[in-house]
Amino acid sequence: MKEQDLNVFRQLLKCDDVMIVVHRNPDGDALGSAFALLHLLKQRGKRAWVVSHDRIDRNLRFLAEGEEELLSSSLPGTIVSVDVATRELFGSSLSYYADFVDYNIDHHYTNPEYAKYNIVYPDYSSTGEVLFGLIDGCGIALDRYLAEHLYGAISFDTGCFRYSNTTAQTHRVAARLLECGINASEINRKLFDIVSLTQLKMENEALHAVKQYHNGHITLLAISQQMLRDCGATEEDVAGMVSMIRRIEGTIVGATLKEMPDGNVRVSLRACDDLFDVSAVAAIFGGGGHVKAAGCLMKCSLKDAEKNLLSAIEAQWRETYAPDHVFE
Ligand SMILES: [Mn+2]
Repeated sequence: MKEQDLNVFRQLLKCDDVMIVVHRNPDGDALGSAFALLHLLKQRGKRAWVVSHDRIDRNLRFLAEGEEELLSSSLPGTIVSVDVATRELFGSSLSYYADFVDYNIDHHYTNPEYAKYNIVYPDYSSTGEVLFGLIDGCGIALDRYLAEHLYGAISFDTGCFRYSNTTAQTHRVAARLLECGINASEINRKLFDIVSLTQLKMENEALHAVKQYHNGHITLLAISQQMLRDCGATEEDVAGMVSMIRRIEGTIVGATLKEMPDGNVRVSLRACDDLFDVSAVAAIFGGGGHVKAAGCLMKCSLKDAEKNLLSAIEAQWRETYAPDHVFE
């Protein structure tokens, strides 16, 4: 951690009326990090609150003090974004604030550093790991609440320490958090294991819709509103489906396309190879993310989205691999 960033963080902890913003469809990293920061500010007697454009997924609510919705209640004196790669990810209901961000704490390498103060560490697994670095670097003692939320954040973004963003440092940080006496297995069970029966039924339904291209190296799954209705499922029930896609043998690039109630299509992209950059594909459609995990919103029909996404992946494919490339 750069000394300059530690000073910026110390300065942040002195602010009052702090609104902490997470990205659209907040994930475990965003929520764990946001609530850890909230806790630090409250400990210091500051007024602070977390806001989210979208509802909080059931399995992540334990990182958000059980809340289902995080709405803005009053005017902020200071605005902090946490795990928010771009301004657009504030979501329409919070977009007004996106031009006035004071502190931006993140780990996405595509982050254009849109705030007055930017603490962005692209080599870190998660915003949770960045926040740990700041807390530890400032000599702030960890308590159980902080440890649970930071652990949840880091575990979520590393897929329970399985993804390639997991480094030796990530494990060292996790070890420090475990030493605080947290129940890591319970946190991981909530994050990764527990699913509703509807969710399992939806997965079963979705498997029939999986399409493979390019000798099975490109795997796409388009989920329509009709499919959700047929299973009695909601958006929430298909949240983890992209990780299911990447498990299919042969998949190098996996994507899920979810038709939203408003007709737009939300796309999640994953790469299972060190060379293919899915964030470049997401960027074509105004999205962003990481080399191996990215997303975008496509404003067209599900059918067109599938066609256009496949073309974009194929173009990126030709740019990435030589014709005789051999996959491990
Ligand atoms: Mn993250």
